[in-house]
Amino acid sequence: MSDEELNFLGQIKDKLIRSKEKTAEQGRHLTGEADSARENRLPPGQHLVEKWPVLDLGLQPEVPTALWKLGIDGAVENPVIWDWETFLAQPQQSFVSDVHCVTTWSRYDNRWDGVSARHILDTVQPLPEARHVIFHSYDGYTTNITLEAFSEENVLIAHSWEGAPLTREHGAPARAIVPSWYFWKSAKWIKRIEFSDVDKPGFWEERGYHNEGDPWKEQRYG
Ligand SMILES: Nc1nc2c(c(=O)[nH]1)N[C@H]1C(S)=C(S)[C@@H](COP(=O)(O)O)O[C@H]1N2
Ligand SMILES: [Mo]
Repeated sequence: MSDEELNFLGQIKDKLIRSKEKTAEQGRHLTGEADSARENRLPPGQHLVEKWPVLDLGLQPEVPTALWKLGIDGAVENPVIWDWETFLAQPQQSFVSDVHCVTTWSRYDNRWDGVSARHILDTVQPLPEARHVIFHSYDGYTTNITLEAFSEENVLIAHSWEGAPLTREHGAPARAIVPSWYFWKSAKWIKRIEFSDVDKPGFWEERGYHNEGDPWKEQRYG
């Protein structure tokens, strides 16, 4: 083979290895059982969609990254306020997960990039009395999850979807992703993560939605 041909093959091989490394990297970050490995991926009462719908209170705040801040505080040892640069300087992770909206649509295999809840927990160190996590958003929306749900491996504060920055309607510059609960728990335009000893039902929880929201148990309302 000529030098040129060898060089060409070498490049192809490098490319192949890089793509396999990437797949392995993503696989490693998946929780115990990947959504795609479930025998039945569609929770009861849900139907599958291809396009990603937009749902919110009708107010989609424009939050420039230069002004964006994320406060993480409450019942924690080390509260922090991250600006955009500091947020991006944290260890970055990718997860692929399914979205289940209480309005009955589900969308499979969404790839998210961002900062994991596990890293946030390591950083702020919740106090022993912390039991709940409340998300506060730039549009005034709030939603509550248990510390247990927040601690799951694939929970993320995401800035990207399918390799591209989130669009404004989907919560740019950053939103919560809590894959194991209905999507109303995944706060868009996130501004503050509050750890608390007491539970604080959020916008929809105060308006008849379930306090938790496990799609496999159909915890929709009440
Ligand atoms: N800040 C904020 N986050 C929010 C909402 C909202 O109104 N404001 N709506 C919730 C609901 S009910 C759903 S179903 C999802 C929708 O996210 P999407 O528009 O990216 O599909 O966002 C959730 N997060
Ligand atoms: Mo929703």
